[in-house]
Amino acid sequence: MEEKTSLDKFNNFSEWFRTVITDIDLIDTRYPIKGCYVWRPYGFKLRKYVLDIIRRLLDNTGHEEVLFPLLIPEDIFSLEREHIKGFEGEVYWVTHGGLRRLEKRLVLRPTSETAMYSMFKKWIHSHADLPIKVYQIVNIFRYETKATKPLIRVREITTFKEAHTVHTTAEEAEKQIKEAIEIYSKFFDELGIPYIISRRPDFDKFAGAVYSIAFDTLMPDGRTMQIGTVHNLGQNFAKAFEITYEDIDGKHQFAHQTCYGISERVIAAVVAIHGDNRGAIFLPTIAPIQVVIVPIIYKGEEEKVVEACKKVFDALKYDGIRVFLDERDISPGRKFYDWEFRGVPIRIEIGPKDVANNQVTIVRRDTMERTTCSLDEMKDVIKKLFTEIEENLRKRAWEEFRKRIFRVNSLREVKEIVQNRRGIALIPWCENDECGLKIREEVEGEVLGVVLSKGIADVTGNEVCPICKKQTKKLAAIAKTY
Ligand code: 5CA
Ligand code: ZN
Repeated sequence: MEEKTSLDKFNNFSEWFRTVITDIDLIDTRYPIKGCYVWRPYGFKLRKYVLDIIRRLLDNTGHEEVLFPLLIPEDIFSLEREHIKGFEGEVYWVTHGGLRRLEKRLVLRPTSETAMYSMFKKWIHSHADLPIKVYQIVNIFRYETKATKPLIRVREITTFKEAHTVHTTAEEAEKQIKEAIEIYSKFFDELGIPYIISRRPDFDKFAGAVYSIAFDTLMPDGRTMQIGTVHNLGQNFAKAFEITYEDIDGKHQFAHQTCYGISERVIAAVVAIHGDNRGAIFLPTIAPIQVVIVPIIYKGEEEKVVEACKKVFDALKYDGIRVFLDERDISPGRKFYDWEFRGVPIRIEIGPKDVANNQVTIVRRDTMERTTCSLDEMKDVIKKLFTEIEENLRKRAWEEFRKRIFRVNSLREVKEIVQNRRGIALIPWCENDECGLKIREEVEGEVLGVVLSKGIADVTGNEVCPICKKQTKKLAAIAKTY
C-alpha cells in the first residue's frame, strides 16, 4: 500500500473523500455507467450495520417492511400532476421487452409513491384499515443531470429507504410527520451526524407534497448535504389515486398521506464527518471491523505471541465483537497505518512483553490514546471504550457543526459566509417564496428553509425580513449545497 501523506480533509475535502471511500474498499467507482457504483465487501458491511439501525427504529414504531416492483407503468406514474412534472425529466424509461416495443412504457422507479399508492387503493376500504405504515429499502433510479458523485449524487440510488403512511385525518398525518422527525433525529444521533432541520421553501418541496421538511448536515468543505426528507402529501395523491376509506358514518373520505426517505448519503456523511487526515474513523456500532489484533513479533518469540493473539481473538469473537487478527507478513507499523486508514475503532497490540505480563496494549483510533490492561479486564475495557469513542465522535462532530453556524442580520454577511464556504448562515425571513427567491439570488446560495431545530439560534420576534422588512419570528438557513 502506498503512503497517503497528502490527505487533508478540511483543505481538500473532495480528494480526501474520493481517496478514502475507494482506497478503504467501500465502493468501486470504476463501473462503466456514470452514476452507478459497486459496493465492495467492506462497504457492504458498513451499509448493513447502518441499515440495521434504521430498521430497528422503524420496526419499533409500528412500521412494516414491504417490497414493491421496480417497474411502474406509465399511466400510473402519470396520475399525480405535480409528481410527474417534477420527475419526468429524471426517469429512465423501459421501452422494449426483448425485440418488441412495449405498448405501455414502463419507468424504473425514481421513488415509489405511484407504485405503492395504486395498490393502497386496493388495500384500503374502511377506517379500520388505517393507519398503514410501511417502508422498503431498495434501489431507485434518477437520471440526475448535475455532476454525479459517489454516495452523494448517484443515478442508481442503491440504498433508498422510503417509508409511506396513510391516515384518516390531517391531524393523524401531522402526528406522523412528528414521529418521522423523531425517528430520523434518533437515527442521526446514533450515527453522530449533526443536522439542522428546516421546512423547505415551496419552490423546493418534493414533487406532489404539501410541504417538505429536510435534515441537512454540513460537509467538511462548508457545503450542506440533504441527508433525509419528510413530506406531508396531504390528500394530493389520495385524490389522484382514489385512496378513500369509509368513515364511521359510512361516508367515503380521501385519506391523508406522508412519506420520508434517506439514502446512501447517510453513509457519505458518517465517513466525511468522523474521519481525519489518517483516514476513516468508524463508530463501533457500524464499524465492519471493531477490533483489530496486531501481533508484535520478535525472532524466537513468534509462537507465544501468535498463541496469545489467537486466544484474545477467540475471546472477543465469542463475545460477539467483530474482530480481525492481522497475520499478514508485513511490518506492524504498516498494519497500524493500514487499519487506522480503514477506520477500525480499536487496535490491540500483543508483543512478548504483553504476553509475559498477561496484558494487552490498546489504542483507540479517535484520539490515538494508548493504554494497557490485563487480559481479565480486556472485555470490559473494550466495551467501555466503544461507548467513549461513540460519545467523543458525536461531541466532536456537533462542536464542529455549531462553530460553522452563523446568526447574522445582513445579506452582505450571508453572502460572505456562503461564498467563502464557511458554513450555514441564519437570517430572519418572512417565509414568503418571493423574498426567499430574492435572498437566494442576492447571496448566490441555497435557502434551505425555515429553521425548525430547537436550540440552534434564539429569536426574539423583533427580527425583520431583509427583503420586505416585515417582522418575523422565523430564521432561514442558507448555505452552498451538495
Ligand atoms: N418519496 C420521497 C420520500 S421517500 C422522496 O423521494 N424524497 S426525496 O426525493 O427527497 O429523496 C429522499 C432522500 O434521498 C433525499 O433527502 C436525499 O438524502 C436522498 N437522495 C435524493 N436524490 C439522491 C441522489 N441522486 N443520490 C443520493 N441520494 C439522493
Ligand atoms: Zn420578506
